[in-house]
Amino acid sequence: MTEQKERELYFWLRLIREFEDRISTLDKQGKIQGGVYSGKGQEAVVVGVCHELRPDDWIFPLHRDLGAFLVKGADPNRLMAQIFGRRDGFSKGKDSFLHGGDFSNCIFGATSMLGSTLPVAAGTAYKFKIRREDRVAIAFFGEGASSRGDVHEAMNFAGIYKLPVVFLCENNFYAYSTPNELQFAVEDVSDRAVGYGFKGDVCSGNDLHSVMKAARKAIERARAGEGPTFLECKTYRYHGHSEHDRATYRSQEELITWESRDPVERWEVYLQKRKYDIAAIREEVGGKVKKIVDDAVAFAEASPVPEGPEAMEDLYATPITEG
Ligand SMILES: Cc1ncc(C[n+]2csc(CCOP(=O)(O)OP(=O)(O)O)c2C)c(N)n1
Repeated sequence: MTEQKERELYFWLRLIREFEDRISTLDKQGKIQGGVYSGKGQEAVVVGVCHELRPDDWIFPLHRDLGAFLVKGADPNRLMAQIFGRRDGFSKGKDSFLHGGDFSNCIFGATSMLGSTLPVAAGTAYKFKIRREDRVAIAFFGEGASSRGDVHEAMNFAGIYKLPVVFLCENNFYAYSTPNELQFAVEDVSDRAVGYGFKGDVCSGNDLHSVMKAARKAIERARAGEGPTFLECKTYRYHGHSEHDRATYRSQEELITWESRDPVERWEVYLQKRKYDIAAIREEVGGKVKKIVDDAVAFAEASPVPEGPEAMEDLYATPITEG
């Protein structure tokens, strides 16, 4: 890996961490519209996967994946405006962060019914296959969502047609308060891949190298027409399910164990062992990401809330007319 790429990856990890932390603070100040589902602790998953993609590949992120938006190319200002529920956000102020997609960067919005974006991702991959386009769709989902029927349907369909889709499970050990042992009876949730006729793989979701290596394999397989992969990234969310959840269902010791495997600090150790001046890099990147997030907050605060009649806009697709 080139030094430039190593530094770029560090920038993304830090930018997402800064975004996540700032949003938690802004939420306490009552400035955020809708729920906040922090992905703090899971940054290496979205960086490792999205960094391996082309701009014309599609992603289908989860409620916890604002970092995927950033790495895939979404404008941080518009992303913050979306989170503030303002007119310059992707949904023009008509929705919270949750359902906003950024089609100009091939990012599909999340749905409230967990798992229901997987059939849409499979359908998108089906379109790529029919048109003989070498593009890939990435369907993010949690281990909790993996228990849903439409997840099974999407994987079954994708397996039959060998579609260019990666089913990317962020296994953070809890679906709200439900632990893995009450969620599935297999050892790794990706063991289920065999039932759909494609490969299952597991990686350490807090280790950027591990995610990138596994993601690259899965993406190359999809692009080469060799079909889907069920890639499970084991990771952990530091916060509760959402900011109002104090997560008393887990122990302090467990949380600290995972914090000691922090994906950002881990990458810093790697950079240090590569003999880069980590103190200087940390300071330089820290200043840069703080400015991006400060500017995004200022942009979002200056963006207007929509007027009532705007609620009637964008309700229907523009009809396609022949000729
Ligand atoms: C079909 C469905 N069931 C229940 C919920 C309520 N709910 C929202 S998030 C969540 C936990 C999801 O866990 P997981 O899929 O593992 O993702 P994570 O939040 O851990 O990232 C639940 C139960 C929902 N949104 N949709």
